[in-house]
Amino acid sequence: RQLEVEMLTAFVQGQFRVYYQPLISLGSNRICGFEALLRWQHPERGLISPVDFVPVAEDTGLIVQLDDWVLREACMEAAKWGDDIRIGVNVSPVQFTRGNIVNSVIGALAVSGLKPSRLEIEITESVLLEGSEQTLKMLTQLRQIGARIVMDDFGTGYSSLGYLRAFQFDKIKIDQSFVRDIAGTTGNGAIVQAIAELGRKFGIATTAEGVETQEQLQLVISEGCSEAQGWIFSQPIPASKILALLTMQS
Ligand code: G
Ligand code: G
Ligand code: MN
Ligand code: NA
Repeated sequence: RQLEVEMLTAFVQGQFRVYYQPLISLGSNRICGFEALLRWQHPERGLISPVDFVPVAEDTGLIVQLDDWVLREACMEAAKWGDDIRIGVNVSPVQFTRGNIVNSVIGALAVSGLKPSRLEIEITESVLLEGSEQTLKMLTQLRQIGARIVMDDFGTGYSSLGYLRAFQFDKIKIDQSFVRDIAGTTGNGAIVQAIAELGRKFGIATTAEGVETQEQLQLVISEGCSEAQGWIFSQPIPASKILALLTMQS
């Protein structure tokens, strides 16, 4: 209740920020995109992670406004980058029930002038879990507009493989829980390899998330992932630091 009111005030007062984390193409070893990650710059408590406020925002419905705002910010930012660099935006399942994600995407692309194929909409399996015909229709419309649809946190849901059949995704992001212990004896290496292989068979790109060490990086490369993201390359950074990163590789 308290947090709910605080969040509304914070949104109106402009306390939310978009951070960006690079994605690296493992073929070229170059930055091929960024993921937009929401942060709350709280005047007393500092930078607050979305895990601490997104669930409340989803309950109250404020997430629709927050996600729409991130989408616009991120598209306008990405419009300043090179033509081969994509932007990934996380979209809450609530957008498919209480929001109008299709209109939001059309609006963000229109104001930013961003080429639709540079926008990657990241959804989690729960979107399809709660999903209806309506959800599939919206995803199809987003694709018709030209945006790419990405399955986030792949492998953590109830019926991951079934979802690959239900909808033609453009990319799968392999959940960081599989990457974290990829070198261990828990079978995570085999899981990452199987997902990468599945991606190749279906013609879907794969991103390994949460790559922190050189050992993990070498393994996700040898397992055949197409992209990687994680602290080994960069933490999420404010927009002001992006151009320097991109200039370094050009
Ligand atoms: O950046 P971080 O690891 O703290 O993000 C934690 C979680 O919050 C992740 O699951 C991420 O997908 C989610 N998240 C980050 N930014 C956004 C956003 O703009 N909208 C929504 N709905 N979720 C986000
Ligand atoms: O759920 P989603 O994949 O959208 O969220 C990505 C989350 O992972 C963000 O909160 C981001 O800050 C976090 N993250 C990104 N790279 C790393 C990493 O290398 N290690 C860890 N532990 N977290 C990471
Ligand atoms: Mn994500
Ligand atoms: Na993820």
